[in-house]
Amino acid sequence: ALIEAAKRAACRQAVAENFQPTFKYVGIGSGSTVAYVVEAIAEKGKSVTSTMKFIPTGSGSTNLIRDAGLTVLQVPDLLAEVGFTPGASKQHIDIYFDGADEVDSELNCIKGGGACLFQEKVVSRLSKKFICVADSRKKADALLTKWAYVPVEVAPAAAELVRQTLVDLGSREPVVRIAGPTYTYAITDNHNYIIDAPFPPLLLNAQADRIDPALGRWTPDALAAKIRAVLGVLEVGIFSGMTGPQAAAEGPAAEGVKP
Ligand code: DER
Repeated sequence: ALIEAAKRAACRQAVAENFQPTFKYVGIGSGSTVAYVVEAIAEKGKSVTSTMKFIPTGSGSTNLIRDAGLTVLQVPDLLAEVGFTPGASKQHIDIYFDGADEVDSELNCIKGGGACLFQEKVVSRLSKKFICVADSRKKADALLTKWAYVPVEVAPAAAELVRQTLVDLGSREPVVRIAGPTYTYAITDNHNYIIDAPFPPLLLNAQADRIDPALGRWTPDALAAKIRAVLGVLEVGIFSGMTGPQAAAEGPAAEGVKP
């Protein structure tokens, strides 16, 4: 109950400090923490929210938005609505709220515990700012010190090939995620599998000079790039700090709310 109260308080603070009534598009992530963000936004009432559209990151997020009486707008419909100008910024979403499984001191995140990492990455890419709300259990000096594995979304036909290649990259015992209660492979909103790949604790991006693949020592950016290049991988549950040069490529400047 203490953790739930902390999650709720952090979400209410995140909304109080970052949510503006002038927003047009608001990204909403997946999981139990971000539910308190939606609760806090819905409390502002229809006079504020009726002119806004909320961009989900999967079926759970869509239901969360809809159940709160807020307007859902899927990414394809957002892109149709705003129009396309070659070379123009695609960061149409004013702000994106989401949780994480683990956050390091550079605000790099492990995400994907809820199997929504692909659409979460898409919405993050389309957002001006990403507010990650995470309670103290998620706070770590470096990634994979509290959370054990990197979630990876893969094409079912290539799952075993990817699993073996992740072992070659230094992952101990990567497994294809099973979904209860049917005990079959979990299927994502994009009809793919998730492989949970344990790796030794990661470095920080600032420690790129200490990368040592032989010892399985990677920075978040380097490991994400390595895994993303594996044939059969759709996306990787490592969200880099998104500050500095890759901000343009990776999306918004991440601003974590104090865990
Ligand atoms: O899958 C994700 O990345 C989610 O944000 C998620 O794992 C966080 O879930 P929680 O808010 O229920 O801890």
